[in-house]
Amino acid sequence: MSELLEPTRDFIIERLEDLAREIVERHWQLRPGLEQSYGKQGRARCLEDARYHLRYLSEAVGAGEPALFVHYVTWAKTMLIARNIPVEDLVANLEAMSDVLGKELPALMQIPAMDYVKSAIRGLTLANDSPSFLDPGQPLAELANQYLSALLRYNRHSASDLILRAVGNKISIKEIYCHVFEPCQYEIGRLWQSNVVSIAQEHYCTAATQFIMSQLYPYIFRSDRTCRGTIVAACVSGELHEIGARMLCDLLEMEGWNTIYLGANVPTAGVVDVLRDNHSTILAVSASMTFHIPAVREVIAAVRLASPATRILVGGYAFKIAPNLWRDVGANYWAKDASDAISLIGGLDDNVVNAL
Ligand code: B12
Repeated sequence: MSELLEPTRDFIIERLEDLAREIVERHWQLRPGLEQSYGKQGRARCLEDARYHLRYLSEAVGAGEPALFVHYVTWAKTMLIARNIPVEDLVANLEAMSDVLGKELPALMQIPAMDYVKSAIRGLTLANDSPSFLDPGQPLAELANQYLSALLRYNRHSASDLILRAVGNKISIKEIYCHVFEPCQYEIGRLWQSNVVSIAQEHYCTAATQFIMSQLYPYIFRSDRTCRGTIVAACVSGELHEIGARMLCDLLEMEGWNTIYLGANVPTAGVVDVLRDNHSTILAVSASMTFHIPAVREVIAAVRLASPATRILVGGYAFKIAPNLWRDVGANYWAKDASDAISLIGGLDDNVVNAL
């Protein structure tokens, strides 16, 4: 069965547009009331959703990780319910998807694909509460709360004061990154998903946090450090979530590493060139969206070909959902957060580091 997973993924990706259109057709036939309730615009959105569903499904099947699709569908349920769209619409959509896959996929590919869809539909019957990421039991919980409320009031001056004062009171940058910025960003995502904050508010909070991180650079870049080696970090092609990789680089700088942070949406060829030009043999690859996993595979394959000695770490939201995914994409290591990544890199054997 497992040798069929990758061809099934490729088949779905190649036929994605036709499959998405057929799913919407079938879904709207099954529920004629949709035309009346949502009209033409609703149909266009439904098509967009069907494309997303198929992209997540294909990648979950390709990686042999049903959790990637189950997690996505559960996430979609929260999104829709918060926007007054009944969960039955999602179920009907997934049932239409299963029917279409049963009709269009070659016989041997039908079982894995349809099984993944069925597990996701079963998962929808389970209650899923998504608690706040600001856990009062965590270090700096009070500061994180104050910081987030300042941002949600569009008051980045006050948010910045809170952080600069904390640094003045000897709270470390690492603690601020891990216990304030990171959980606040996750919480903003949860509030957006639950339709409590708008996309514009999320953009404001994210931009403000990036600005406040920049204010901390005098503490991060120190001229007196001894350089332990050079690490290149990049978000794969298409990936726009770049704060995680940036945070990792900032904290590695504080540990004595020279980091070359390439930011969001970096083309594969660019990553290969930067590694070669800087004689770096450690690459940190970040991906948040499951549908960017093909780009992770691509960059890893290209780096393996160009410089086989490179050690490749991966991380980001997608890898947290399916903790075995890092092996499947061909990476050497995975870490769930910046703190674990620093310990891991610190423990890399000298042969790797000396090759730098
Ligand atoms: C800000 C944000 C955005 C911004 C990003 C801007 C920027 N400059 O980075 C913008 C607006 C661009 C965006 C867009 C989208 N987003 Co968004 N976004 C977020 C949000 C709220 C915060 C991300 C963040 O800053 N996290 C903070 C950092 C510190 O955390 P992190 O990335 O996990 O990184 C840590 C670890 O993972 C690890 N790590 C990260 N990289 C690496 C690499 C290595 C090598 C290692 C070892 C470790 C490591 O270390 C980091 C520090 O500890 C998240 C919520 C969330 N839960 O993450 C949603 C979220 C990720 N987005 C989401 C979605 C749906 C989208 C969009 C599809 C929305 C849309 N319809 O357009 C697009 C996709 C864009 C794309 N093509 O990539 C969903 C994903 C849901 C899912 N099921 O997949 C989330 C979870 C929101 C939600 N709760 O619904 N988003």
